[in-house]
Amino acid sequence: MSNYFQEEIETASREKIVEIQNEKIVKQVKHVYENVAYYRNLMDKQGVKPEDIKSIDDIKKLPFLTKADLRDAYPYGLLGTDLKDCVRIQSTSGTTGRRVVAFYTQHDIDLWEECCARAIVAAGGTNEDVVQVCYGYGLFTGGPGLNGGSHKVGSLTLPMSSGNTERQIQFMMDLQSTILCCTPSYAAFIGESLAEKGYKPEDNKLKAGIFGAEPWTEEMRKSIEKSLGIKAYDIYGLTETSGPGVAFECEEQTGMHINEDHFYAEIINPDTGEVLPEGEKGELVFTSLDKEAFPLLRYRTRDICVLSRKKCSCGRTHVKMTKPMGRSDDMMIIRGVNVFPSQIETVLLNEGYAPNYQILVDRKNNTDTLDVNVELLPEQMSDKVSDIEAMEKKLEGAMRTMLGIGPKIHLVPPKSITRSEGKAVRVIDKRKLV
Ligand code: DLL
Repeated sequence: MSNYFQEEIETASREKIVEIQNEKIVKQVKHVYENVAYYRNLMDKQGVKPEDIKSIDDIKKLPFLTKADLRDAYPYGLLGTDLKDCVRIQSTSGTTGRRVVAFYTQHDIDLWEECCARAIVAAGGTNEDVVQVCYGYGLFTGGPGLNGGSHKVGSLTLPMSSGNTERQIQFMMDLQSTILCCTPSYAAFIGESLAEKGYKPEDNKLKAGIFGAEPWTEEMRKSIEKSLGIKAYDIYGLTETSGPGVAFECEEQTGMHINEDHFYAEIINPDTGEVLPEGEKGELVFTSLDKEAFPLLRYRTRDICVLSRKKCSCGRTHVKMTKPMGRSDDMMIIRGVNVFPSQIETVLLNEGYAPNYQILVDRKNNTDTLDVNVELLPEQMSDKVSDIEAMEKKLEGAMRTMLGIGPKIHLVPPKSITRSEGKAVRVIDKRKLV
């Protein structure tokens, strides 16, 4: 059985990949310059012409594009084709400001679905699998992307969308789903719900899960793998670049291969814009190499990660990115200390708690406050106030060691924190509301 969806390109030599990138970038820049007035202006301001881009190395000459540009250009300002050639839009969940609306030609959809198909095959998927897709369908890219990928692999696709956990479980059991696709927080909830119904991990037929769209830690991976009896694979992507499948994990589970024949990745210093060498941590920047309707050159994702070209045992040659370690705009600065939600999650899981928590940040008397509500597991419950207080103190100590500042921990009863069916809302920062 082949372990690849498109073996030739997924295992191509470095030289071959660079050759493809060199060829594609010249065309993509020309396409953007000729069709996207917004970006043409940015290039003109920087004094760069399409002729200056002769190979992928010349990409450094191009200006960056940011989320603010996407908002300015909303809705049609970055369109690279006639509207009559577009067949679909997708959009972000955008909680603040204008949503991002991405456009697709049929070529763009095919390319995107192939990327998702590569991810499914890397997780062991074949045409004999039953793929339960419980990412949201509709404007969100998760459902449509994995759905399309699953079709391309030829798997039986269950277009469940998110929510209605009772029905998810019924279909999972009755139709014997083998691959589960959803956010990691929803996967954890499904695992919890299965256990409550008395199912053991070996009672389901699942073998793998393809989880992404939000940050999750290695500890959370272990916990989901245990509760569902599966191997859990990470998948990454963003609406702007098409959706899930920009990068995906293979069996080695040590980072996600970026589909480099379609997306060129750079890591930059988020403060200076300087391109950093392989292995250094910084902001991920993507350039689409062959998109028609919504091509993006040097788009700043705000996701912080590290790239690695270390040889992978799976045989794929495409560069790997680490799990995003947070977003440059998700990082909380609390009393001057940088805190990422993922650090808090790591401590909780290491200390034996479930990944059900909420982080509350506020400012009282001109001082930042950090409170974390953490749900107890039923077996951790105690009638004795002193027991609970001792557990809170211990957790506060472990947090202080990890974060450098001590949050106030509040242990709350099981099931008291609202479960998420899509992306979990982990942080409530009231300071931003003032
Ligand atoms: O979340 C696309 C997606 C759907 C990816 C399903 C994976 C699975 P957006 O809603 O535009 O698109 O959000 C994109 O989500 O910039 C990251 O900050 C975050 N993100 C996506 N995947 C991961 C991941 C989809 N595997 C934003 N780990 C990105 C951590 C992720 N963060």
